[in-house]
Amino acid sequence: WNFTDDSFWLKYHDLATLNTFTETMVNQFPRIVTRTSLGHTHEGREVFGLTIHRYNRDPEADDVDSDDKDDDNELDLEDLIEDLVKEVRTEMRSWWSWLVGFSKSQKKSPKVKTILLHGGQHAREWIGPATVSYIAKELILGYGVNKKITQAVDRYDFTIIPVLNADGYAYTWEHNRMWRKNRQPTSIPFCPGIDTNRNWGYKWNHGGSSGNPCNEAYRGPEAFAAEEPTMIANYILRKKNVVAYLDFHAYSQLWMTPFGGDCSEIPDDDEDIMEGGLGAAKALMDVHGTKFAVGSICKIIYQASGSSVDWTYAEGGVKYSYGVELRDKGLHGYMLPAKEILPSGQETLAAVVHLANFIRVR
Ligand code: ING
Ligand code: ZN
Repeated sequence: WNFTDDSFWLKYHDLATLNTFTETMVNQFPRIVTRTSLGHTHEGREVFGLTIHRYNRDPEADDVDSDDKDDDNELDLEDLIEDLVKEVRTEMRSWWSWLVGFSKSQKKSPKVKTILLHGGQHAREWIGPATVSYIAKELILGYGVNKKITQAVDRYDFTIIPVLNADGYAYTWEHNRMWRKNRQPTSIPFCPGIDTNRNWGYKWNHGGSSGNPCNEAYRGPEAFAAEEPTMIANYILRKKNVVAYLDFHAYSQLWMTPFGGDCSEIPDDDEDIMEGGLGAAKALMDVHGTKFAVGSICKIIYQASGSSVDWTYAEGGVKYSYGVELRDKGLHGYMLPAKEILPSGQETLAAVVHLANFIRVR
């Protein structure tokens, strides 16, 4: 496969091929791409992501603790300068403003923040992995070429995980195309699988999920009983720099905001989150005319507790948390024809790039 050519996105690909895609992008573009391993699924599959970052930067090198010391040094320097200036007094007043300006200009640029995207929480929603892998490819190849993409990548690291529920995705290729959940055993031997998007830990089991292991929306025996939500939550808590989170599903064409679990709960940042979502939906429509509705999960689709975005927003500290239902509106549903992958990738890329540049100026 030529992973730098659009033709790769003219069909859907199995897990092995998508893993080869991430590996190949790292090898071909080592200055701007690193491969991120999120952890392992119940059946032992490794979950891979790509981190796309500006030239010659190691995104692992600036984990949070490292620059606290620099902040202290800056403060000490400022104290020192202040004492000095006090001694020299009035005639030095004009120098003071110059020194402050100089000291500010010497400060290191702020730590790069991360925008996190994934598809494949639900196995049968194949357009998710296809769309986010296309977005990854476009960000990599567009960097230094396309102005808006370059702006976005210069300002943010993009961590993109094509397939989160790797066991379920493999199962849809090998056994049952309509499988949704992961594949871990439950209390009922002939009903395996937790719905990973009902198993996150914020207001888990507050309605819109099932306690029946045979149900498609089985919430699991306890919050974070499944590896897939746990590995994303741990990644967010470890990095401490994730500012936007996008969880791609199918289908219905919705750009959804928190909350889904408690229908009377409204995010403190609701106006900003809505503004980002509306802008993303507008940017998306400008590409092929595809319409996405914007609103909270509860209002726009149905109640669903224990979902990803409720946790990432409320517990993960990720202000711009969205659940996205990609094409279509039900004509083909989960069996979306492969010829729609490219247009879906193109329009969703525009939405993501818009969002990145929107939150940049906030
Ligand atoms: N829809 C999602 C589901 O889990 C969703 C809707 C997405 C809810 C993100 C909450 C957060 O039911 C599908 N089709 O899976
Ligand atoms: Zn889904």
